[in-house]
Formats: sequence, C-alpha cells, structure tokens
Amino acid sequence: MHNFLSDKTKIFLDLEEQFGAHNYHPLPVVLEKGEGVFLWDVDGKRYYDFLSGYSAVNQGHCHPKIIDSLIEQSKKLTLTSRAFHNNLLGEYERFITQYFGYDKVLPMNTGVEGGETAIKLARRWAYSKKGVAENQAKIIFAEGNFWGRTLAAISSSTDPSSYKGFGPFMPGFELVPYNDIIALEKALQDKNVAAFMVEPIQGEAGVVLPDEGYLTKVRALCIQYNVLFIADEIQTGLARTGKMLACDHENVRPDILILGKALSGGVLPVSAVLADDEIMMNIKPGEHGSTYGGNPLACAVAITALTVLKEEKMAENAELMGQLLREELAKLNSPFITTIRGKGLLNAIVIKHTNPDASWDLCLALKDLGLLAKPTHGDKIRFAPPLLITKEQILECVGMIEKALETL
Ligand code: PXG
Repeated sequence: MHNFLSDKTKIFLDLEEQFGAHNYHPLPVVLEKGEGVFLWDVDGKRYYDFLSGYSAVNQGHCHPKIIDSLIEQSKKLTLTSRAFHNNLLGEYERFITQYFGYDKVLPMNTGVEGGETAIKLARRWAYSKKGVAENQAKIIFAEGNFWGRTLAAISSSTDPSSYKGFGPFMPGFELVPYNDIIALEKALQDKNVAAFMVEPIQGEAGVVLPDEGYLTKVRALCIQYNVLFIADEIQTGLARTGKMLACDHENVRPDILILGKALSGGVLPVSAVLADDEIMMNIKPGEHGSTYGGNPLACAVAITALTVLKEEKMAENAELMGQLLREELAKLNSPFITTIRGKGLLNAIVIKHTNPDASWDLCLALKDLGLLAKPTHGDKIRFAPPLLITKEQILECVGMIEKALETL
C-alpha cells in the first residue's frame, strides 16, 4: 500500500541486496543529503529525521561548524598513529576532561570499543587496587543492555538476536534485572566484582527509564561495596535527554564514563572513556590502544561537536521540545499507542494493534508523509530528532504522526 518505491530507489536497494551482507533490515528509503533536522532521499523528497543516527547526530546533520572543523583539519593532518604525538591530542584531552570533570580521557573510535576499554580499565583496577585475584574479576550488567556487537558485548546480552549462534562467550560477566536495586546489592556483595556497567536509560531495549532515584542508589551501592560504576552514556549522553549527561538528572558522577556517537556529531566514529587517575593510571604504555584513537581529525571534530552543544543550548532545547513532543503525542489519544515515554528528545512509543506488523506499517506511512523513524523489538518506535528541532517543527511532526496513525 504505502510501499511505492521509485525506480531509482530500487536500484540502490538491489545493489545492497546483491553485494552487501544482510545484517540489517532498513526502511526502504535511500538518503543522499542531510541538513539540520532534515534528510533528503535520492528522489529529492525531504524528511524529518526522527532517529538521528541512533543519537549520533544530536547537533543536526552536517552542522556547519563541525563540517568546517572536519574540512580544515583534514587538509592539514588526519592521522599520525599514537607512535608519535600530534598537536591536537593534548588540547582535546584537556578540553574534554575539563568539560566533564575527570582527570583523564582514553580516546577510542566506536562506542563498543569504549565499552571494551571501560571493562578492561575496571578489571585492571580490580587487580591493581581492589585486590581481586588474577582472572577472577566479575563485571555486572543489567538485563536488556545493549553496548554493541563485539564478542564481549554480546556476551553480556540478553537478546538472542544479538548472541545466539556466536558463542562461546566471555567469562566473568553476570546479569541483574535493570532497575532492581535489591538484586544489584546482592550481586555486589561478591568480593570479586570489579564494576557495574549500565545505561542510565536503556536505549536499544526501547528507551526504558529506571525509577527516579535508581542511579543515586546505584552510586551509593557501588561506593559501599567498592565497585566501579560504569555509565554507558553513548546513546543517552551529550544533551540527548535534556542534560549534558543522563546521569546529571540525578547529579550522579560515574567512576567511568563512556561517550560515543554524538561526540563527533555523526561525522566520524569518535568515542571516549573518562575516569580519574586512580583508575586510568593502571594501564601502562603498550597495554591498550587503537590505530585511529586520538587521531587529530577526530580531536578537532570532537572539540567542535562538544562546543556547539553548549553554544546552541541543545540540552535545554531537548528538555523543552521533549516535553512538548510527549504532551502533544498524549493529546492524540490514539487507541494504538499504549505508552509514551522518554526524557528530553530520547523518546519511544509502544504500539498495540491486532496487526503484528503495525509499527513497521506505521513507519512506512510516516515515511510517505515525510518523517523517518524505525521500529525496535517489534512494537516500539523511537522518536529522537536532532536537538535543534523547533516548536513549530515538533507540532508539524505530531500532525504527521496523527495522520499516519489514521492509516492503521
Ligand atoms: N552503547 C550504547 C548505549 C549504544 O546504544 C553502543 C554502545 C555501541 O556503539 P557503536 O558505535 O559501537 O555502535 C550503542 C550503539 C547498530 C545500532 O546498528 C547501535 C546502537 C543503536 C541502534 C543500532 O548497531 N547503539
């Protein structure tokens, strides 16, 4: 029904079908241009982007200042490897540690490498500082977590589509239910526990918010049991939820903070792990790293990506526009929306319908109307536009959502 595809679109879909691995199931739209909150497909049709590259383009597509930094730096120097120093690494390291208030940063590229790095830091800290016997360290994760696709990341996953058929898995990982303080306290009593790694809001699980006070209690328990609190803010951080970090909503400071995605504004993979010396200084030269980590192009882009978040008050706007979006969605009173939840501009709705494909169909209808969103786990749809979206644009988008719901 809503599935008219242009001949041009079909050519691109066929190419991917024939030559690419089939490890994704994208919406049938082929994009070729982006600017701010908008994307354009190969036929020139314009869309609101309600996914923002899974929160990588918080600053909006092709933000002019970020692109300027990319272009200027790429003409000068892009990569030296860490075999040599470069003139931007130190400046970036000072900038980001002061920005977030940590002693040190360890630069990586993708989010999942940030997670791996955090876990290595926690294990090393457990052996060097906590007195855990070699190879006995445990890391606790929350059920429903998502932190990427490496073998370690899927070893902590409770989603069969992530881990099934990829074993054997990483030892030393344990799970507790998310948002369950009693279960966490029980798990932390084990003297071999090095860290609890958790998303302040679970993104991939479908924007699952913990009870208010959860992070505060996690912080207190980790102190009580001498366990590191690792916050995976790769999706929730960098103004997405209406504060610079989602942990800021409870004024909680994790021991290890992982950032990625919007750290480059969607321009190239840049991730970072922040911690104090007590944790960071246990890793010595030659013990961890990455060819691209800390490259001068990434450093230049990340400084600008962080600068524009503050300059353009994106956290404040995310807070206001998120409230407006949820209020306006609630006013629709749709019988097909059972839940509207989120913080700032990290939101999801849950669809209930006799047709099991209803949320996919709704996203196709939204696409036809000019708004791009993607279902996760069957019945959930994330609404997470770039953070510079305006009030008028939110209202226009809710109008599109209302129309799309009428097609169900
Ligand atoms: N932590 C969280 C909370 C994430 O949402 C990662 C870590 C891993 O980041 P990288 O850069 O390694 O993908 C994520 C990633 C996908 C996909 O296509 C990834 C995410 C969300 C949706 C889809 O792999 N989040």
